[in-house]
Amino acid sequence: MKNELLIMIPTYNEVENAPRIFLEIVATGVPADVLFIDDCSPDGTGDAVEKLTPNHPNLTLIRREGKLGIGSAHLTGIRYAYEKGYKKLLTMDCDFTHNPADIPRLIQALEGHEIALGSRYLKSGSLSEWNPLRKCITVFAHFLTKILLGLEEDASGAFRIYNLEKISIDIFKIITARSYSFFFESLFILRKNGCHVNQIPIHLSARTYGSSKMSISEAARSFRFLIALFLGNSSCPEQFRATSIVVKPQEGLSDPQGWDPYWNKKGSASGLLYQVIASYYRQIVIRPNLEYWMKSAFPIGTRLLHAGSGSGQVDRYLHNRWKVTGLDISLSALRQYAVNNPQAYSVEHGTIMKLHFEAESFEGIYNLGVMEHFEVSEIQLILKEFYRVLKPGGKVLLFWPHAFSISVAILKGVHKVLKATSKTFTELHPAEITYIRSRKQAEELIAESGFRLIDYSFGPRDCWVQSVIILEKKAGDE
Ligand SMILES: Nc1nc2c(ncn2[C@@H]2O[C@H](COP(=O)(O)OP(=O)(O)O)[C@@H](O)[C@H]2O)c(=O)[nH]1
Ligand SMILES: [Mg+2]
Repeated sequence: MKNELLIMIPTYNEVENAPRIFLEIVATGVPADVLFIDDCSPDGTGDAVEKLTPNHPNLTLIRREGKLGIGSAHLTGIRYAYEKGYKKLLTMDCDFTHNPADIPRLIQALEGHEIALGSRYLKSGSLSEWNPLRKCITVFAHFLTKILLGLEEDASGAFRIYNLEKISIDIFKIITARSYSFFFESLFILRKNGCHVNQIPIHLSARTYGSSKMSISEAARSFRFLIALFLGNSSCPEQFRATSIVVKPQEGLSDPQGWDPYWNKKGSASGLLYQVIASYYRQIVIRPNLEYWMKSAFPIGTRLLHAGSGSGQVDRYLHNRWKVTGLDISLSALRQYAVNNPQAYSVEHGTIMKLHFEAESFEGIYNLGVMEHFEVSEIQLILKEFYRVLKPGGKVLLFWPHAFSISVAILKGVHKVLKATSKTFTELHPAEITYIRSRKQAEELIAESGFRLIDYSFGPRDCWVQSVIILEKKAGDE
């Protein structure tokens, strides 16, 4: 039998609780299918659930190969619910902290909303059975999610119901947390994408059997995740908006410079600070400057290639003027690009050393802070590829860090200090190999490519950070 509602319960060492909670759910009389997601619990929870399945066609068990985290279990449940076409998904813990008797009330609360959840903060005494440390952590977490993420609701609880018909699966794809941070990250992202949340007061009993899997180190990890989310939101709030753009991975691309790990990087405090500063610099200095040069180089409405687009924070406002294709070697960067640029013409996985576009596909090509990461011989290959895919008369606009740039000097200093003070230091970004030193050097670099240098500038407009170079492919063949 298949119901419209799926109830999903993640389990890890819940052998005493799992069969009981299932039978209590059945006893509520709510028409629902029930899914347990067990992470190979050593206590045999999976087997205990499996024993019930012959007599209960509405019961399903997914066994995963190991403890992959509570957030990851919820995401698996969410994906499963969409795949099987359920209209609603209810999630709860297995340890009877969430009372099956509250299920009908929660379902009712979903009416007219995208999500409804059980809150411990609507009535006093909801946590009366909990130990003081656990109470403190929970209340503090609520305080932080409220002030840092603006979430008024109980953001760290699992007793929730989602109206899947009203929520696009693309929204869930933005979630990155695999552990307890899943709860506040998911609620934050759902809210960002316009979902309405209803709450019902619930009383949380202490655990009946077994022990909690939440540890102090888990709490510390969630705290770090929360700070990263807050900083990410203050520097680039658009990254949490859903997009329907699909990025198709290209097989066999190698990434020797390590761009994917760079874009995937989370957690290290210095890395995070660098990304926040870089993000503000991009918004305040680069974006207006880029628009100025783009207007001078590319006719409105033409097709452009952003060759080495990264997360495309500066591209957001370009799409109503040009048809921009974002291209990068890193899939992680491209996923962010797609989220930051839902109006992009297309988003493509590929290398700039061998472009997968036909000859004369674009009127313009641009990039920022890309060319300096390559050796001179590689740069010449890249320029050849640019030349090939550009239409005659097309232009290339490059923002290329200058050897005497202020930011290069500052970053070198920061690298030195970090290297000297931190044992676990990792480079903030892949190595910069080839800076621009002068117009003459730029002329020499492009000499073989067939391009003509039509503009070169290094000055106050960009706070002496990058040199701006414009190349042109001659109209009409020579
Ligand atoms: N599948 C799966 N379930 C988990 C994992 N960690 C915790 N759970 C389950 O998630 C629910 C909540 O976990 P619990 O330890 O009670 O966390 P607490 O309520 O925050 O103390 C329970 O049903 C656990 O069995 C995990 O890594 N994988
Ligand atoms: Mg619990």
